[in-house]
Amino acid sequence: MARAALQLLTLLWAVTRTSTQTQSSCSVPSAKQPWVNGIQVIMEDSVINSTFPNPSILIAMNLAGAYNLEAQKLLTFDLMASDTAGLTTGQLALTIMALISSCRDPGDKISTLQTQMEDWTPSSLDSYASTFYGPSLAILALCQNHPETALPIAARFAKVLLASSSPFDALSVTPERPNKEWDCQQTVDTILDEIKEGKFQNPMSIAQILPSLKGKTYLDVPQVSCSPDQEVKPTQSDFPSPVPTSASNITVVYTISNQLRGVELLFNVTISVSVKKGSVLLVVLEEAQRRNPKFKFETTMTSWGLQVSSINNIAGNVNDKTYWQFLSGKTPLIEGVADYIPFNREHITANFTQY
Ligand code: B12
Ligand SMILES: *[C@@H]1O[C@H](CO)[C@@H](O)[C@H](O)[C@H]1NC(C)=O
Ligand SMILES: *[C@@H]1O[C@H](CO)[C@@H](O)[C@H](O)[C@H]1NC(C)=O
Ligand SMILES: *[C@@H]1O[C@H](CO)[C@@H](O)[C@H](O)[C@H]1NC(C)=O
Ligand SMILES: *[C@@H]1O[C@H](CO)[C@@H](O)[C@H](O)[C@H]1NC(C)=O
Repeated sequence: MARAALQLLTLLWAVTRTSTQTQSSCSVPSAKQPWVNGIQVIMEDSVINSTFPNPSILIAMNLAGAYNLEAQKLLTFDLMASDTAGLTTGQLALTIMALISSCRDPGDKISTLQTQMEDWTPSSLDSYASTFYGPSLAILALCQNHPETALPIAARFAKVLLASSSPFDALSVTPERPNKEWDCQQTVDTILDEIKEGKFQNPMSIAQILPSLKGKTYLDVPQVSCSPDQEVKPTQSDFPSPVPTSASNITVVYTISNQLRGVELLFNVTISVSVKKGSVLLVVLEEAQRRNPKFKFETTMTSWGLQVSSINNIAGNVNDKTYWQFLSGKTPLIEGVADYIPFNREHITANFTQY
């Protein structure tokens, strides 16, 4: 999953950059700013009805300058009150950065995280790059709060990264050396085009892209100034109205396949289901489950929305590094089941595999 490695490296790259560095060499043209405001509003409005207090959203909101002060207060309050016991290292780190970005004292959450990182060891040396994603967020949070105590922890983490056989070098942004110079403005223009096409609807994807569009990174978290409350109304551009979905149905071929577990549980079953055109993949899964109990599935709520945790009673597991991967033909999907919209006659496979 080169893409995952890329995500991690982008994060590490952000850590190694200094915030005093000159502003990024590219920016959003002012005429296109309303599009950026538009996705910020979608992200902020998602807070009110959400059952999942998402720290990444609060960080993005505070870095960008929040519009919806009610959402900002609610999320800050929920995260202050949240119990750290069930959180992973990465989630705890994000919660700390979110509280700092709201000018709140994270209290003993920092020492809890520090202890976790002092005890941290990678599950194996040839670890898949993304298993470093959470711990690298922890290093970032600790460095922002107590640089002196964080230093030995960060040094040990860096040594593990360098010793690991993962095909990446901690100071590069991409796993492979690019053959030409990175064009920042071209990247921004592509993102703006995708925003106009309505591709940024998932609040978490907005939370990850928004800071950079406002010229900010997570390194700016300690510098956020919490000015007195004054609601600012954003200027927005309307999204192109969604293509009117005719009442017609499409057919999606759906295969579930497990070639990993004990013999009696191996299966490769295919079903063809009919769903309304424009439905997300989740509707295909529900329809398949309704028609055949073998397609029974379970989901878990995460910061990105619903993740498929189990199919036909086979569940992904962090220790075994197993998960249900979704593919279109042979290509892995780049969105989750609650966002991806299948096309007519598409062949979707859920394949139980390892990362
Ligand atoms: C690690 C990782 C995974 C691991 C998570 C397991 C683990 N224990 O580490 C595995 C390999 C299982 C995974 C699976 C998938 N992932 Co993934 N994943 C990541 C990654 C690199 C880091 C997440 C993380 O650790 N965050 C930090 C912690 C602190 O936050 P967290 O909220 O607790 O993290 C959890 C969620 O992110 C969740 N999760 C991970 N991926 C996905 C994807 C979806 C759709 C959902 C709902 C949840 C989810 O697992 C994390 C650990 O529990 C992100 C990159 C990124 N930019 O966020 C991509 C990312 C979130 N994944 C992505 C995708 C597309 C998927 C898959 C749909 C891929 C596929 N073709 O099957 C599947 C999910 C399928 C399903 N069963 O529903 C995309 C989502 C893009 C989008 N716009 O929706 C991202 C952004 C990568 C990318 N740029 O393409 N992923
Ligand atoms: C939140 O949910 C209520 C009730 O279901 C609904 O009326 C409202 O429009 C929702 N708000 C947003 C921002 O989605
Ligand atoms: C599973 O079934 C699908 C659809 O019939 C087929 O394309 C695929 O090759 C099969 N995979 C395995 C591992 O048997
Ligand atoms: C169209 O799809 C819906 C599910 O979205 C399903 O309930 C219905 O039976 C389908 N109609 C036909 C004619 O297949
Ligand atoms: C499905 O997963 C198995 C086990 O990891 C793997 O061998 C196979 O190549 C995967 N199939 C696809 C289509 O990715």
